[in-house]
Amino acid sequence: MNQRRRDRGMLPRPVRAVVIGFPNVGKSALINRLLNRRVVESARRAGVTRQLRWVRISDELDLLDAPGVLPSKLTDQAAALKLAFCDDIGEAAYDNQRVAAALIDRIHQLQQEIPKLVAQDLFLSRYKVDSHDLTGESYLEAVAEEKYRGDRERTATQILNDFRKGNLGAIPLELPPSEPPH
Ligand SMILES: Nc1nc2c(ncn2[C@@H]2O[C@H](COP(=O)(O)OP(=O)(O)OP(=O)(O)O)[C@@H](O)[C@H]2O)c(=O)[nH]1
Ligand SMILES: [Mg+2]
Repeated sequence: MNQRRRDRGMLPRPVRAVVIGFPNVGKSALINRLLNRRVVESARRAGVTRQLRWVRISDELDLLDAPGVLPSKLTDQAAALKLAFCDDIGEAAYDNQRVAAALIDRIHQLQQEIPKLVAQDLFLSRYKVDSHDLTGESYLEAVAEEKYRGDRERTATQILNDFRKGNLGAIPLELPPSEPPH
């Protein structure tokens, strides 16, 4: 486009590009980082950016910050759960307690699969209740009884928040495939 403009004796225009992706993955943070300034709102939850907004990065580049997008239907439940764990889908779309229980189950699974990467006493040291031999649902209930007067919703929110803030440590939800794809 700029070549055409130059051929016609016109000045070049900045390249315009859109930053697009799942919610809460750092699209706005990238724009702020490129400018070393907080020009667009960026925070640790999905749905922070609500409107399209052009930002001039340099004389040569304009970026459009856009709200995060999700497929209209998530058919892969395991993938949908991971997005919920990470606060990447609006919380109106899921049940906190079920998602927290699924997160506990997933972490238990990871503790077995990759003991070197995920601490064995992670739950015990954070909530003072041992989680071994319990399902995610039973553990949620046990922590609620022990610490939150039986309030399972509050316990679920607490556990999800702890995971999201990194209070449970850095936990990989997925591992790279052990063999490179053919
Ligand atoms: N650890 C880590 N956190 C990041 C990185 N980039 C962004 N974040 C954090 O991720 C969170 C989400 O960032 P945003 O910039 O609001 O994400 P977004 O994609 O614009 O989100 P929406 O506008 O809701 O779609 C913020 O807490 C950022 O600080 C990164 O490279 N590493
Ligand atoms: Mg944003």
